[in-house]
Amino acid sequence: MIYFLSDAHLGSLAIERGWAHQKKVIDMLEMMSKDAVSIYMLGDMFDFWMEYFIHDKSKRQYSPFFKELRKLNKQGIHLHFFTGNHDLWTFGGLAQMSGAEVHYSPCSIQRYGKTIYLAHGDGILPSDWEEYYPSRVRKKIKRFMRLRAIFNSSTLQFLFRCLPPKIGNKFGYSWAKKSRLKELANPCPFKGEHKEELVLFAKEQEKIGNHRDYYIFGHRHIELDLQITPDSRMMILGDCFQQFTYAKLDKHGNLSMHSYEQ
Ligand SMILES: [Mn+2]
Repeated sequence: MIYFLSDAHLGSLAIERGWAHQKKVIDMLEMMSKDAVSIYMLGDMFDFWMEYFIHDKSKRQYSPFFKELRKLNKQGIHLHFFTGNHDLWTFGGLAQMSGAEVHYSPCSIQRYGKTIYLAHGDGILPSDWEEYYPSRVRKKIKRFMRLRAIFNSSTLQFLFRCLPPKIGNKFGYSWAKKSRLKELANPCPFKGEHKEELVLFAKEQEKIGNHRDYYIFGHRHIELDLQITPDSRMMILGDCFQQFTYAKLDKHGNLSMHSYEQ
């Protein structure tokens, strides 16, 4: 079995009972470990993750999570960690602490006879988005892309890494909290097949001949299972702080979506 999950947003200051949350994510991984060959974490597993040049004691709060990952790794389960837009600032630490392979960009994999496109989902757009969307939406996308460029700037990353962790974290966790509270107050449900960026992207890929059997994304915190062409399907994984949803691919190549109940 291959499992996919995303968006736990561990450590979020907007999520009450952080320990219980982390415990539930660990229990979910433990459940998967019974028959997992690989586990793909598709981004934003942390609400804010930054690796500083100075030792960051606050990372200790995630010890139980890392302990679980190392245990699964020892059992021979392949762990994959995609960076999201909240936890892209890893420079080797995460891989070392978890034993997971870290992916900084989308990738396509072949498993059980299926081709699968995997990505967190932020910054993924159809190529004609500038003509396609009305100006109000275009502005919003542009604002997000500017922020994304700032997050990805190696100069700014270097400078941020020089900060004392206490100061950097204060800034980072409160930015992340704000974005979480904003979303909770004003959730953005599925926009529909003709507006949802990730759907438009996947459809375009199929149209231009980059065929994949499945597309799996995180990022949007919505649960979506959609047939985009007769032989291609996409999923958006939901999240692991409210819905605790995940997907699994069995050895016959069947993909299904589930919700974790304790
Ligand atoms: Mn995200």
